[in-house]
Amino acid sequence: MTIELHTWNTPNGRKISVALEEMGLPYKVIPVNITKGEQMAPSFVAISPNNKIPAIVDPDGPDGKRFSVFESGAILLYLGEKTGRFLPKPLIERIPVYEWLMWQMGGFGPMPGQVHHFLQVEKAEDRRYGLERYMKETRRLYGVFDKRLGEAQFAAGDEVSIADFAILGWAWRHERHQVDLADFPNVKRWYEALMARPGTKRGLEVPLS
Ligand SMILES: N[C@@H](CCC(=O)N[C@@H](CS)C(=O)NCC(=O)O)C(=O)O
Repeated sequence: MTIELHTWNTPNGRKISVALEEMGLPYKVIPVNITKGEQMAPSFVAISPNNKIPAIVDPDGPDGKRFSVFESGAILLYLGEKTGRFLPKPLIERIPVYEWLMWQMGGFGPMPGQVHHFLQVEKAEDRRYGLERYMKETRRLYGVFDKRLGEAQFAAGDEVSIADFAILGWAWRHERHQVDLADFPNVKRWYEALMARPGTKRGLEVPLS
């Protein structure tokens, strides 16, 4: 049955379209125009109480019942559980997926997101401190991931996982937060490997707005 993807064309939104495409799940996009405040509509808040995209509604959820999920990390875990794909069962392989997914959710998203914000601030004196702080932290995070990818092919090991889809959503916007991937050769190699995957490509290209 077709999953509803309530979303918009943003890094957090793209994580889920990539995962759905990679998993081969049928879905339809329901755009939520966050530039027009549609994320505040009561019908959307009913499935996403923090009034942020993305959210999904699965008509065939647990026990065959309609089920909604908000927060991109929770959605990725749900889809991984549902399909048994990109989320290994053995704990020894699963924990690294949790680790790198949480790393993304807690840092490699909020930090470049602040860079995107401060880049838009008009007055140089208001922009300077925030931009310097969040750019530095964003580059530090790229360095952490680069080191990780020096020892593993993908975020959680030698197989692609939902953690890669989460991280890719933000790495996909590296130009916007002014990071040159040439400075992080392992991240560049990983990025190019993912971008060459047909499912990932479709997930990044499907219209979300
Ligand atoms: N932690 C949330 C963050 C979601 C998020 O920040 N969504 C943004 C777009 S990328 C949004 O909906 N912004 C609208 C708003 O803040 O009103 C997740 O990963 O799902």
